[in-house]
Amino acid sequence: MHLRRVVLRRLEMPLKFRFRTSFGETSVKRFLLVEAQSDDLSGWGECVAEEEPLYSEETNEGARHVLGALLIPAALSGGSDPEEFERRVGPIRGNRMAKAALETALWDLAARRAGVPLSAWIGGVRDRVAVGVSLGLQPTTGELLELVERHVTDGYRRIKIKIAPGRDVALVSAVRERFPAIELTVDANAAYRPADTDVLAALDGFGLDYIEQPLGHEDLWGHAALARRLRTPICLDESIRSPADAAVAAEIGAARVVNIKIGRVGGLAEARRIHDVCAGAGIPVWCGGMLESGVGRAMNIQLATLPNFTRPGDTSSASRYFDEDIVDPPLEAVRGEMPVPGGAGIGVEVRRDRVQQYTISSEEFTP
Ligand code: OSB
Ligand code: MG
Repeated sequence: MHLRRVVLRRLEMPLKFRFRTSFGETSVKRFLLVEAQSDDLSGWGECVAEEEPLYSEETNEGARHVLGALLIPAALSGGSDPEEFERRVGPIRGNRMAKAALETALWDLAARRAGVPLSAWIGGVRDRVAVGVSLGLQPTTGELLELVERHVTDGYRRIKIKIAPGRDVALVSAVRERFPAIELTVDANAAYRPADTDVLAALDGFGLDYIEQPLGHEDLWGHAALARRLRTPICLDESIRSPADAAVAAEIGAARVVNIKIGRVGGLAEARRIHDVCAGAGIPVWCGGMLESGVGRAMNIQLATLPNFTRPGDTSSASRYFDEDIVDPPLEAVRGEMPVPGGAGIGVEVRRDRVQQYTISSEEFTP
């Protein structure tokens, strides 16, 4: 199918809360939105890069450059087939979030043209996906406990709290004491070193489902060594960027659970391959989040219908993050389950009025 035009927009949407992790803080969601147009249809993709290269090496400005100078021209000259696009841009190293933004837009376009939801296209097996929440570092333990309470009451299936050196054992202990039976996990976003093993081992007593990405993103070997010292399973996020990473992590015992994010791994096809590698190794996966708008969120939900997504993901209700989202119908969980929207492609319609309202600037590309 011929691509007629690609529109690359920069959007800013105010978040309803300050999201604080071990690496930074954000209160405004700034992101690139890709619209890939064929004759009569548009496919949409969201770029999950952030302003600064703290979670990954990519940034919004860098992704904008790579999309505009390399990826969008490749799609405009080579056609709109997402698998062909992936092959064509294969020689371009890294820049996975930039690639995923356009690749997912092409998947959305292709599935809309075929009139099927992406879940059906990729082999999804469920019509709703279990979801939890990811709660940022709070100013006080009291505020964290209140937040946990609210989300447990809302029915979320798993509570994940962010930790950082100095804000770990006491925090987890307080949450566990107050909520003895909830499915609880922690995410360190790579903030610890192998020398911190004793602190991480002290988390073993709290019945956590897993500890997410305790060590540096390059340190698969360190995670394998740490895993031998802990009873609590390790889940990897930042460290898993490819099927090869997943295969090594499985082989050396660096992860017993994997968080899959489409942007972090370079696209929907790559996310599915990692899902398959993990399934083959007996490693359950779940779908992570990057505070996405409805476009990225809807795509995450489609991905999470694959069979090995057996742990609750981070794709919680859009209304937690934004006063108004850019898609219809709204993506809202019911008792900890997110219904898979039934429309074609990502399953939701993009509201152009809202997109326009949040757009800071836009660029158009034609063949
Ligand atoms: O580590 O999972 C992470 C957000 C930005 C960067 C990294 C992470 C996160 C989250 C938020 O945890 C998940 C969400 O609610 O979208
Ligand atoms: Mg994480």
